[in-house]
Amino acid sequence: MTDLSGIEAALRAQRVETPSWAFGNSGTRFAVFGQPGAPRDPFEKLEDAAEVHRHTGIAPSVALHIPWDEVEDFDALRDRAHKLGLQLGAINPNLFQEPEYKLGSVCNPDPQVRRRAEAHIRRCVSIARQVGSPAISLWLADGTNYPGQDSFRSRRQRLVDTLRTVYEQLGDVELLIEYKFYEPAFYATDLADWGSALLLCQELGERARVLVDLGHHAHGVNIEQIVSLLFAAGRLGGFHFNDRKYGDDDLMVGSIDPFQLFLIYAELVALDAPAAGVRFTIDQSHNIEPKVEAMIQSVLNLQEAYAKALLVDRAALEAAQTGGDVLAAHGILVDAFRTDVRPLCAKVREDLGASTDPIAAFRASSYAERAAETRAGGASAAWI
Ligand code: LRH
Ligand code: MN
Repeated sequence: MTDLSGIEAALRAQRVETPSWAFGNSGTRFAVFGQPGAPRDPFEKLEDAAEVHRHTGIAPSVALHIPWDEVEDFDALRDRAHKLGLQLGAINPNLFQEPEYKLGSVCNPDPQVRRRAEAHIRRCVSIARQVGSPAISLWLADGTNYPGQDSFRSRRQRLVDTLRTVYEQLGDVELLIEYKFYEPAFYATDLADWGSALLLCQELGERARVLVDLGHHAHGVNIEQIVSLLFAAGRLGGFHFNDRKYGDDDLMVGSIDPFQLFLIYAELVALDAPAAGVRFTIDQSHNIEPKVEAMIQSVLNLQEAYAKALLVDRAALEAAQTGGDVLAAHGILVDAFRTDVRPLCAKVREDLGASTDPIAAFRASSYAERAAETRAGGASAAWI
């Protein structure tokens, strides 16, 4: 018997973190199409994040990226977030845009560059403490473009040595290590896959865990199996949710392969991962679509994936699995996936005081039009 009140309670407790950088202008190496009303500073990014939370009820924290979200007064930014009903989430040190990082940051052959990278991470740790953020979320673009360009062993040693000094100064802040199989490096990436990230976390210590970005795997890789493995090792720290058809496309989560997203959530529910302090963050770039509405739709896609996963008849599934009934087991999972959970999710949002139909409510609010008017002057925030 499905315990609907238990499922509703789990859905009311769902938490999704939005990325500040997805509200700013972004693009590809070919073009950045600026959008009217795009935020001009981190304070305006928080306003957009608050609008997403207002309509969905489950997105009360925002991840920051430094220096994209650099401000003179981080106390003021924290206080503004709190006034908007938000918390500041994971702090992402940007170690991939400064000219000196051409040959890498913490893996760079030049010790001076490594020290600069280390200093930036340490500064992000102090920002995290100041704004009450629980985690540093670290993605390294570090890698090489040609065979022979550098030594795998030396780069690995530099990576471990540099991050070990950082790890010792984390205090109670957690370290999330994000891997990616290629780009911008096109021959070897220093943190290319879950195994490489897991080994590093095990070398650093308990407070280092792995972050899984859905767009960072080669085609055909079974991400839900990686999730199960990392959780079993006690090192599943978080997610960067998005979707893709080809490379690291950073499209709206659940927009290309909603079944894969469901399978990841089905694994998370089976593992009871939401209760284990795993961070659920979106990481997308809305190159052509309206950014705030796209973020609202993305949070809804995550809510629906979680609701379908909670509806899986666990007892029947386990019985079919242990009984070797292949098609019954598969069928139980697919039944849940095929369930229309939109009315259930609408009720949960209503119970949370959010919108039953967030997209309609957002469009009716003319938030985007007002932002385009009020934010007419000044340069919009952008990645590149
Ligand atoms: C790298 C990445 C990383 C961020 C960046 C915005 O592809 O996923 O998480 O720092 O996107
Ligand atoms: Mn990411």
